[in-house]
Amino acid sequence: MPKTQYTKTALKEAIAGKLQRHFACEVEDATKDQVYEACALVVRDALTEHMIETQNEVERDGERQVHYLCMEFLVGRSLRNNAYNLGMLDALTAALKDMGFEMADIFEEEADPGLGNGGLGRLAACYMDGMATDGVRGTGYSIRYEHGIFKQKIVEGQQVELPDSWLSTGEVWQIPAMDETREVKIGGTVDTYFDDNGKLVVNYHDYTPVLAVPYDMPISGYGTNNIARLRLWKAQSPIALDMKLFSSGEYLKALEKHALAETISMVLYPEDNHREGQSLRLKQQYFLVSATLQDICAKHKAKYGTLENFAHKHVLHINDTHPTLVIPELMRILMDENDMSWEQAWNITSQSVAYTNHTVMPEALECWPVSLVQELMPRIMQIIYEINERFCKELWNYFPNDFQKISKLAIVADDTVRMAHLAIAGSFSINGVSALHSEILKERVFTDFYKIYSSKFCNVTNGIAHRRWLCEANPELAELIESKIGTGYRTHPSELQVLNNYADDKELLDKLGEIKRHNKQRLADYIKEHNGIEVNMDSIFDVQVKRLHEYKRQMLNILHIISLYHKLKDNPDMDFVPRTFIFGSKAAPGYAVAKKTIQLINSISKMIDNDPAVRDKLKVVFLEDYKVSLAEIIMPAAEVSEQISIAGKEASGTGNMKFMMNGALTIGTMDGANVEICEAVGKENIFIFGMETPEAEALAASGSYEPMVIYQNDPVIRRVLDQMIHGFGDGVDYTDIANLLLHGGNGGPADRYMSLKDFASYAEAQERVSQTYRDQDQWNRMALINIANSGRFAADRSIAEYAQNIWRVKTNFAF
Ligand code: 26V
Repeated sequence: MPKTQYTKTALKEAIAGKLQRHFACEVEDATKDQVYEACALVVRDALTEHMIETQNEVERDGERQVHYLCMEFLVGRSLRNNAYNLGMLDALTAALKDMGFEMADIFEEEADPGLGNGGLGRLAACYMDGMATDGVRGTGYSIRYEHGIFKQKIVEGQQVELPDSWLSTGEVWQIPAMDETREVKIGGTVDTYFDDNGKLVVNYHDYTPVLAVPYDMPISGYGTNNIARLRLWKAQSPIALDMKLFSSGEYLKALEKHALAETISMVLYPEDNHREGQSLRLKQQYFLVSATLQDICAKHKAKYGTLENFAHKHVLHINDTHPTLVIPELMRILMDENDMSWEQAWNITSQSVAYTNHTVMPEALECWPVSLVQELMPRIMQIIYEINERFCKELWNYFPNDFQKISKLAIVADDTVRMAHLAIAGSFSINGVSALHSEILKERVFTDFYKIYSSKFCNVTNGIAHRRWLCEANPELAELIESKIGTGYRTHPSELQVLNNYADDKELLDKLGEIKRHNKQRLADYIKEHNGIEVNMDSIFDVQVKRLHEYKRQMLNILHIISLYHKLKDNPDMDFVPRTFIFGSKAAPGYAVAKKTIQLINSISKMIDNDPAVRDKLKVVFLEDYKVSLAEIIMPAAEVSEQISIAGKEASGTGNMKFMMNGALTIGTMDGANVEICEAVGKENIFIFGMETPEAEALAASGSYEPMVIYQNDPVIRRVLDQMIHGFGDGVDYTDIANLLLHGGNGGPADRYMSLKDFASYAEAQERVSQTYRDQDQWNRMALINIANSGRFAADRSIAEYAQNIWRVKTNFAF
């Protein structure tokens, strides 16, 4: 447990002190943003102290460390989370109250750091929390993007992207470590030759130097002083804008170079599950990798004087293929800078790197043109060629004379570098993020690699930071749980299982329903304020929040909503369980279909809200700017969780876990972690529908799927699509979307993700949802069972599995 106890009086004094010293103001005159900053500084003092202690311990005992490299960390707000973890939340709330402030108002001052797109980035953040709590010596590495994911505004139903500047309130959590600045070299040329002793000499010149300046965010764990450090690299130009250059006519050139270097950490790429091969993105990846490795190697050498024992002391975990260049970069450092042979360097590298795959979407699998890698990092390209050559020789032993197979599996082919192949060749472990996904990797995506390297493949099902998503986001529910099973589940999430004993406790179930209602009210207030829509508190809050992508099938949800609208229009007095469909989603700025889908949701929302015949029973709400802090309001209020991707495409999903933990019931396909959620709660406590993976894959492969036939034979679907062609009364034309479903487009087949195929089964499952909701006792009982069996989806468990099975480092977590 943390050593320090924080009392209200001590905190008041500390906050007042910070206000005085930093803003020269008294408590009475302080603004909310000043108070936020003062609170953050107080909390930060405690964290930095613990961070130094943790670092000293790591230094002293020399145990194996985990370095988690990821282009994204969607950390969410820090103040409440840190106060909770340090056990000072109650004292801080009371201290602020005494000073005339509401804690919630102060939290609202903090901008949400949007250093990620979606699942991948949020997972990385949950894992930092897990590592800190489980006592794993972990450091996360990423880029300190000046602008995170764009802010989304909805203007006349359409998404508009605005720049996000989070640093003004986020900087307080970052401690710069200027003395550990590294230099990354980009571009230029290499000369190699063998010297008199036959040793390869590498000369690298005319490159552009870019400084990588580290900013450290201490990430607290619960009930421990162990701190996981998140090191964010900022790109800075080493070129001082000196006047000498000006006089020699070089000033503008220097200025340009200066600006170019600094653009590297300027903005996060907003694509998700889609690659766009811009050179700036590749520079970002190499910048992260090179700065990180130089950092780790320099410290290692300072301690041990050699890198020979590197693999014993470090694991480099790459989150998706984005940081795969760690493999050739470590090779470069070991060979060019430390005189190691290829074989020795390869042994060390391939025993240090572990790779997690996060998507099977072909358009997200990274490939880079050889010419670009060559231009931006010429020495790295040489090394990749050599890795490829040796790798192909190895493949030859397994597939002799099978040239086709070898070129299919090669790292470099068709003038492109295939990052996943490089990652597989150079790492000792490859894992998927749910049981189903890991099977798909073995059997479909990396089939031949699996034949050769079966022992490298494994699974670690994702998990979420249950303290953030349950204890902090839903304090009333946490209190109820704690009144029955105590607080042990905070560090032993499997103890939530004890709640299964209360499945027939009417009093508890009623209380659960009451708490849900309070949380629904909070969201209803938010909706009223932001959308001007009054929602029916007795309606089912049915939520789909996640990135907008065709494979996630927001479209299936929409088609069903239109069909419900028709049903109600035909029979306005029917006995209908009221529903509020809530969406939250960002679309990649260049993804036209996704943006049009957002517009479609808004058109339908407006049409329904203007129609007195249906609007009390049916509502559609699109919440703009979905982000972590909004999710913290949505999850506790949700009753139905939409997890309706086409089977085989969603690697895991983690929103599904957050909903379940807050007592929402899932309507979902047998995809990603839904399969394990179903197993955990039992088929009777989840609404499963649709094709399973083998069926969906076979149908897609057969080429015989004809949505037009469904359209012709199913009057409900026909009417829905006809309405789409006809429009929703606001003059916006959706024929393009209808055409995409019926005829295909953009080079793709009709209804690529088979929403029409699964429609009937989905509608039937939705009907079961409505009927079940009529019996509130039954509903609450199912909700309780979901909560009780959500412990296995805690990040603490995932981290313990990584630690035990992949990283081979010790953890405090008891399974
Ligand atoms: C790809 C790219 C391509 C280049 C531009 C930027 C960018 C950013 C992200 C990605 C890949 C995204 C992959 C991803 O987020 N996968 C999600 O990972 C979650 C955590 O494992 C998982 O729960 C989701 O199912 C999966 O879609």
